[in-house]
Amino acid sequence: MQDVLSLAHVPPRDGRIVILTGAGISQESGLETFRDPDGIWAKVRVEDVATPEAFARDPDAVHAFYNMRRARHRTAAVAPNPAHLALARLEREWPGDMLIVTQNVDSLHERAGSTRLIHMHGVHSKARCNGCGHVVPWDGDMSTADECAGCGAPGGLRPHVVWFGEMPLELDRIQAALSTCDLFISIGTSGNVYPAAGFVKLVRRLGAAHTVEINLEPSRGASQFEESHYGTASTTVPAYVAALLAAAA
Ligand code: BJW
Repeated sequence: MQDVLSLAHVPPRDGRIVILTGAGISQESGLETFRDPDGIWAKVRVEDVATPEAFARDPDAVHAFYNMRRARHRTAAVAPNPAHLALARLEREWPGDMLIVTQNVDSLHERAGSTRLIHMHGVHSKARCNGCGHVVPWDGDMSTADECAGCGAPGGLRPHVVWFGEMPLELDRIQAALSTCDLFISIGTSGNVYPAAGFVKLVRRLGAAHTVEINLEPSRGASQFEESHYGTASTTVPAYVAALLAAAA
């Protein structure tokens, strides 16, 4: 039985929804978050694996970190959970427009059936050449011995992810969607990393959207949201989506 959840606000039926997701939505799918006490940053240092300087200094160590995570991500144990499935349902059934902007590099949203999706921090499933910028699909391990399919240079392939100090992807498209949306929902993100952490402020400054946080606990920017629902994503997100669709029917 789905939990009953009461909504503080329902956008118009033809309204535009933008949903920001973070590591918390994939936690119950068997992927670690970053900043929880047992998260990734409790085990490795950001400076050693998630900056362009780390890759320049020790590409083997950075490849090993991403190879391990990419391999985990491919295992049968990692699958979309009810929160990913509920967002795919919302895309199918919401009469208006909807876009997911995810900070996650996993492919659980697309595996759940979502198609209107931007991966602002890149994806595990692609490699990029540091020399020519060519991007290719990538499934297995990556190493300094791999050659770029675009320019043929060896040693320059890197995970197609966004590290600290690098520009997130498709920011123009994201900003356009944020400035015209009627409802902004942030799910499973701690609100520590910019520019994503600033989207709620941007939405409130640029437009008239209602803002909602769905998370395990109040995020760093919790006070900026007009409505909040706290609990695990696998229960809270399906309940929220069911209530939204019922209210709009
Ligand atoms: C659950 C749950 C369950 C758990 N159900 N919920 C000083 C001030 C301001 C900014 C800066 C500054 N110094 C530097 C900056 C910029 C920097 C930044 O933000 N640094 C901060 C740390 C201070 N940002 C950047 O460098 C970015 N680029 C940039 O700014 O470019 C310049 C620019 C942009 C735009 C305009 C102008 C200029 C790039 C950031 C790249 C982040 N990269 C990573 C790694 C990606 C690849 C990989 O996966 O390895 O992205 S870091 C990591 O953090 C990853 C995530 O996408 C990102 C966000 O983490 P997220 O998703 O929020 O996870 P957690 O773990 O933090 O939170 C999980 C939440 O879920 C928690 O709240 C839990 O409670 C909850 N939860 N279980 C529901 N079951």
